[in-house]
Amino acid sequence: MPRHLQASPNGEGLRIGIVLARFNQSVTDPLLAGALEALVRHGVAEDAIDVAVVPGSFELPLGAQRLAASGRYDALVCLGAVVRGETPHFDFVAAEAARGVADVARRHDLPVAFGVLTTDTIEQALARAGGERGNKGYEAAVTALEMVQVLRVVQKY
Ligand code: INI
Repeated sequence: MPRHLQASPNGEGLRIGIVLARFNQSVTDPLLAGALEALVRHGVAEDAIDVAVVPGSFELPLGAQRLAASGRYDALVCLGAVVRGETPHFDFVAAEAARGVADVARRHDLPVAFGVLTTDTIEQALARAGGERGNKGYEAAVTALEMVQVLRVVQKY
């Protein structure tokens, strides 16, 4: 019988750092609200959550790296909204945010969830930040908790 190493997203006793991009704040504020709701609903104490605010999604990796290096957190959640404009800036910001966040997770061996929306329009982003397409911030926070727990299960074997 194959052994399934899996876990549910229990947040009890965990310390969580959130890195929040301010750019497109009308989207990132509801992403933050969703992430906080998910963390508290899954048992994370409010005073065990810190939120570091950075200017834009491009700055998320460095913000996450500093929080990771502090050793204070069991997992991080990065939140941002990159909306395609008229310039290629979108591609650079979105690609660096994704690559940088993944780099931090592997370098620090720490779950770092990628709650960054990449959409063509602000309407599409809002739909995924508490609108009719759910809340990516909520999902990212649950992902971070599940990763903490599944890595603990893996560690035991
Ligand atoms: N930052 C975002 O988070 N979303 C965007 O859509 C965006 N656009 O489109 O420009 C954006 N740019 C700012 C960027 O993240 C940096 O803050 C800036 O380049 C300074 O380093």
